[in-house]
Amino acid sequence: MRLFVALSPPREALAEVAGAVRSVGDRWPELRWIAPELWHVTLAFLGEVPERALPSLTTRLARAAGRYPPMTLAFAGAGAFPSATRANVLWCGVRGGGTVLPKLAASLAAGAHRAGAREPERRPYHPHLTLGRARTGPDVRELVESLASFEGTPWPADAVHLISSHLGPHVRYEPVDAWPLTG
Ligand code: 2AM
Repeated sequence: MRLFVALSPPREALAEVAGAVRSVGDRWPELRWIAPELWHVTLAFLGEVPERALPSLTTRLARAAGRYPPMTLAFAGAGAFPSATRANVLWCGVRGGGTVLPKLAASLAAGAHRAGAREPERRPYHPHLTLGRARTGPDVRELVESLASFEGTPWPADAVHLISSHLGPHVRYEPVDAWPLTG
């Protein structure tokens, strides 16, 4: 199973981002926009995990989630990976949560690794909402600039979701499990 752990922001918060994206127009033909129904904030990408690892994985993820408190987050601004002059990923920023968010992300990845998932990422965790992707690395500075002033309504992040990703012509995400943040 191809798995990842994510926050699933409320529909209203995502609708605000979608509105901001619509307002900047459609002048970036190289960008493939992701449908808002698929938007999520990845906490840990686990990659291929054998189904037999699922019981241990879910126990460890539940334990990690239980150690951290709920947070109030807000979408704000935009940016691109690896850079706005050569963008492969266009994203909306996530504010709030202080140090809890990176610690939670690290705990989930470490727990999943102990259950047999891939090694945790070495690069620092950068919370984001991926809006679009581009293979050709277009310059999206103007687009990032247009979204810079966007500030969404704060929303409660009170649970983490384990999601299975089915690749193909149409990517499909299937919820597997979810645990509340109760620390
Ligand atoms: P994203 O967080 O930038 O959107 C499922 O593929 C999710 O896991 C996507 O949201 C994706 O990117 C995230 N992800 C993180 N690292 C990944 C990787 N190495 N391969 C695929 N997806 C990854």
